Amino acid sequence: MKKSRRIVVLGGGISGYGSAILAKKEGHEVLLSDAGRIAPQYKARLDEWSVEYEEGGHSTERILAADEVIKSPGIPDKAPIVKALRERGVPIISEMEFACRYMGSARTICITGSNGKTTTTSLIYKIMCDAGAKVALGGNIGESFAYSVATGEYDWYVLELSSFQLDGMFRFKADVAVLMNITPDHLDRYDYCFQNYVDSKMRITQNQTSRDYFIYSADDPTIRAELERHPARARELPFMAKSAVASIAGDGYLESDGKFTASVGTSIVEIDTAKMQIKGLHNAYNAMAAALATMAAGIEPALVERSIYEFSPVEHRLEPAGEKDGILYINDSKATNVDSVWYALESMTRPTVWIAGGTDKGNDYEPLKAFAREKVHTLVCMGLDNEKLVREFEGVIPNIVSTSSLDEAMRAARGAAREGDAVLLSPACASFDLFKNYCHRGDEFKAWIRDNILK
Ligand code: UMA
Ligand code: ADP
Repeated sequence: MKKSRRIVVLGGGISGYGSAILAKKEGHEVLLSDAGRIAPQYKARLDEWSVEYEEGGHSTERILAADEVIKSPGIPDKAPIVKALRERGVPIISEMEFACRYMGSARTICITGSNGKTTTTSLIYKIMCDAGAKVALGGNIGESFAYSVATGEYDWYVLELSSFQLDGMFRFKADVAVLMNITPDHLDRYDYCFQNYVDSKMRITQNQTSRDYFIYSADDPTIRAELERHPARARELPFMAKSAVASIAGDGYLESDGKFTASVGTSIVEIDTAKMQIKGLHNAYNAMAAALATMAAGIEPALVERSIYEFSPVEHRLEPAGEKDGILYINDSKATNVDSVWYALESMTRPTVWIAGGTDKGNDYEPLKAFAREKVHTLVCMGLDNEKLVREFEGVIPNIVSTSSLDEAMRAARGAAREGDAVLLSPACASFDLFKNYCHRGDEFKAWIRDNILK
C-alpha cells in the first residue's frame, strides 16, 4: 500500500490546484491554502476531486504540521508562512518536484532562460505535436504540469521553467535541458544578487547524467563561465552564431548568411532563417535550441524543418499587428527587460518609431543606445514617469515625445511615422503603471490599431 502523507499546497492558482488534485489522486491527505481568493474555475475542479481547501488566510498550525509543502512559484520566500515553515524544517518543494514522482516512464524536455522561454517551449511543443508524439505542455505556460500528470497519459512533457520553479526542484531531472541565456531579471526575489539568480537558472542541469542532453547558448558569457566552473555531466549540445564565437564549432551553428545547421548524432537539419516567420537573431537562437532539443528526443530532421518554417510568432512577442500606408505596427509587449528590447531593435529592418516605458525595474539602458542611434528616429515614452527614459535617450534619438496614456502614445507614434517605417511597442519595462499586465498592454495596442488605423 502507498504511504499517505499530509500534504499542504500553498496557493490556489494554476500551480496549486493541479498539485492538490494530483496529491489527492495519489492517496495523500491534502489541504490547499490560499491567502487570497481562489478563482471559481479552480474551486470547481477542486470540488470535483473532493480536495479540502481554505481561502482568505493560512491556518498556520495545521500547515506547520504538514509532512511536505508544495509552494506555488509566485509566493516569495519572505512570506511569513514560508519563513515559519523553514524555521520548523518542513520540506518545501515546487509543483514540478512533486509531479515528477508520478509521471512513470514519461520523459521531459525542460526550457529555461531569462528570455525566449515561451517562444522556444511553444516551438518545441509544436514540433513534437506535429510529429505525432503523445506530449503535454506545462510549467510556466499553459495548463498545470501536475494536473496533466493526474489526468493524462503522455510520453513527453515539454516544460517551461521559471527560476522560481527551479528553486523548489531537488531530485527532478530533465532528460533534455535547454538554457537559452542568463541576463538580470527578477532580482527582487534574489536579494538583488545576480549570482543567486544565475545559480537558480543553472539548476536546470541538476541530477543529469551522461545519458541526458544539455542544450545551451555558447554565445552567453555567463553560461560559459558557469560551465567552466561546473562542467556539465550531460551530453552538451551548444548553439551559437558565428559572429559571436568564431572559433568553436557548434552543434547548432548560425552562419553569417542567415542559415543554420543543427546536428545531434547523425540527425542534421539545415534552416534558412530568412524563410522563418519568427525574425531576428534571438529567434534564430530559439529555433536552433528547438531543433537540437527535438532531434535529441528522436524527431526526424525533415519533420523538425517543416514545423520550424510553419511556426508563427507567439502573441505579444514581435507580433505583426497590421500595416497601413506603408507603416508596419509590431506588438512586442512581452519585452519587459533591456535584453529582449536589444533583440527587438536588432531585428528592425525599417526606420523605427519606438514606444517604450512603464514601470522601470532599475534598467541600465546603455546597451540599447547603439541600435537606438542607428535605427530609431522617434522615441515615444509611454508611462506615468518618463523622466529617466527621456534623460537616457536625449542626444541619442533625435525626436523624443513624453506621453502618459496609450491613446496619447499611439497618436504621437502615428504622427511621427512615415511610409516605410515600423512602429514598435517594445517597452523594456513592466506594465503595471497603466495596464493590468503585459497581455493587457499588447491587447490595447492592437485594439487601438484596429479601431483607428486599419478600419
Ligand atoms: N498566494 C498565497 N499566499 C501568498 C501569496 C500568494 O496563498 O503569500 C496565492 C494567491 O492568492 C494566488 C496564488 O497564490 O491565488 C497564486 O500563485 P502563483 O502566483 O504562483 O500563480 P499560479 O496561478 O499558480 O501560476 C504559477 C506561475 N506564476 C508565477 O510564477 C507568478 C505561472 O507562471 C505558471 O504558469 C503556473 O504557476 C503553473 O506552474 C506565470 C508567470 O507569470 C506565467 N511566471 C513568471 C514570469 O514568466 O515572469 C515567473
Ligand atoms: P520568456 O518566456 O522567457 O519571457 P518569450 O519567448 O516570451 O520569453 O519572449 C519574451 C521577450 O523576449 C519578447 O519580447 C521576445 O521578443 C524576446 N525574446 C524572445 N527570445 C529571445 C531570446 N532568445 N533572447 C532575447 N530575447 C528574446
